[in-house]
Amino acid sequence: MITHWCCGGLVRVTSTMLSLLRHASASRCYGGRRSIATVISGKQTSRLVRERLKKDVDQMKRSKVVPGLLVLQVGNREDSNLYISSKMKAAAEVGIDASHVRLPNTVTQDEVLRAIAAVNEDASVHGLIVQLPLDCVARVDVELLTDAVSPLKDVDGLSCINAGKLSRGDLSNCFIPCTPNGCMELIRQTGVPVAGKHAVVIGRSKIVGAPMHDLLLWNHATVTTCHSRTPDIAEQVGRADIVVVGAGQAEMVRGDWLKEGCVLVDCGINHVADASKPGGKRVVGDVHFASAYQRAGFITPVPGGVGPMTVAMLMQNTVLSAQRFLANAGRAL
Ligand code: NAP
Ligand code: LUD
Repeated sequence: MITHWCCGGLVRVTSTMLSLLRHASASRCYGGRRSIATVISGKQTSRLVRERLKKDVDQMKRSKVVPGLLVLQVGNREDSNLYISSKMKAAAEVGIDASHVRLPNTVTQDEVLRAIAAVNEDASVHGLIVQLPLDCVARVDVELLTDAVSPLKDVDGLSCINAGKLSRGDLSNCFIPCTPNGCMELIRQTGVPVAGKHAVVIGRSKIVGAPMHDLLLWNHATVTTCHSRTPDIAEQVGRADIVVVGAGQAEMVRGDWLKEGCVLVDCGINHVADASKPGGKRVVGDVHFASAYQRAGFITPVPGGVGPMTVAMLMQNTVLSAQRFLANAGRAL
């Protein structure tokens, strides 16, 4: 879903309006420079995804299968609580049977592993995620935990099996991590084809940057991945038709880095001090929105961009997992 940023607000735009808007943007060019970007709303796109999934779930319920999701949390981080409550709300909306299990921060690694093993065995759960980062006193090997999740239920796509399949381009046979999957969905919304484009990803984490690289690559872009040791990030970004940023650095990417008209997707969630806000802080992305908006062709906002899509893609993976279980059960009969 595309929205236009205007007078400080997001305005819903239909596809016919979009072509008019593109024309309007072009007609406002000064000296060959576009004056404004089109804002891609994750809030609205995620709503469409949830509506589609609700229909799929209603269909599955006729076969007496209800998709089941379990979110395992260790400790009590405030940001995780917020993200998990969005996941629970989306699941209820779609018709997924979701549960949230919170283990105390005094838990040991073995206890978490046992909890994961029990969920792996529970046939009513089709998707299991361990919300990260963990908040616990004991030293815990996070990789060991994410790899303990059955690859068949790993709807976060963080296990080595799923990550390996994605890195080799076996996209239809794995779970794609939710944030990069959501970014691809937002890029699709622009109508800009990925194949043949030059894409730059900033960040190489297991949850955002590395799978984003793989996904763009296997959608046939030529991909450059930048990280904290890349000496010339602004130059790399300046060559990109598509830029995806997941660095965790508030407003790092500036408008003057960008190639005119590029697609810019901002995964960053950073809290910065703002005395004018009730909590004394506000959320910003990894992109300096005001300057990037003047130069990009398409841009995602923060909040309301990638975040809601992460939640929607978790719902999508859970429904996909339940569908795969149903198909396999049919084969076993
Ligand atoms: P992370 O694990 O800390 O990874 C950050 C990555 O960015 C690393 O690869 C790091 O490089 C690189 N980096 C850090 N500073 C950099 C700099 N100055 N220049 C270039 N690269 C730099 O973080 P993450 O989990 O990927 O998350 C990244 C951001 O996305 C955070 O703001 C997070 O809150 C947000 N996030 C949002 C969603 C969502 O749904 N919207 C989901 C997940 C994460 P090295 O590898 O060299 O250290
Ligand atoms: N761990 C995630 N840790 C953190 N933002 C999320 C997220 C919703 N295992 C595992 O859910 O996929 C994960 N799997 N993550 N994240 C971040 C990451 C995880 C981030 C943002 C949002 C989930 C979200 O809904 C809203 C928005 O951007 O509009 C609100 C943002 C705000 O803080 O106001």
